[in-house]
Amino acid sequence: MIRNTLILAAVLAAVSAPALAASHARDTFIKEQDVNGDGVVTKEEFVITRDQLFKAIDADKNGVLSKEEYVGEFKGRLEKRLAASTETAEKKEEERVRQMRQADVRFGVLDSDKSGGITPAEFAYSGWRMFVTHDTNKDGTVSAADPVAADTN
Ligand SMILES: [Ca+2]
Ligand SMILES: [Ca+2]
Ligand SMILES: [Ca+2]
Repeated sequence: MIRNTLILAAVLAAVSAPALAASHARDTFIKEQDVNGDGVVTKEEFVITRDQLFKAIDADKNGVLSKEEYVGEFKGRLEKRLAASTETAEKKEEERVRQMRQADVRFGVLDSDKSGGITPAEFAYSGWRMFVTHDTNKDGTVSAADPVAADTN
């Protein structure tokens, strides 16, 4: 039974990986930002959760996210995910290297004025772009009613 489920999952992943990944990204977005649990993320909810996330990453509470804080918070979540994964140690190490490199690149993108730290304004701006990307029907909220764009991930 477990074996069959695994095979089915592998087949599904192979057949429709791009579409699944995209709708997964949207659904994760909704799950993480939907404060009142009605399945719809409003701009107000997004601002609240984005603010909470900023404060959670800002370990020394100086109002700016340093590279250590940003990458460190990401690494914490990544390690938890890897610990729960059933991949081989070799695959996990590959994934770790790849993900950490991406986190490094993301920090550089978020720190748009290259000051070495992410300000609340820079963080809010990147969040806003994410919101707009997911709000594909442009009604000002993100929900399951938003068709998943083929090129998002
Ligand atoms: Ca909501
Ligand atoms: Ca800080
Ligand atoms: Ca929408």
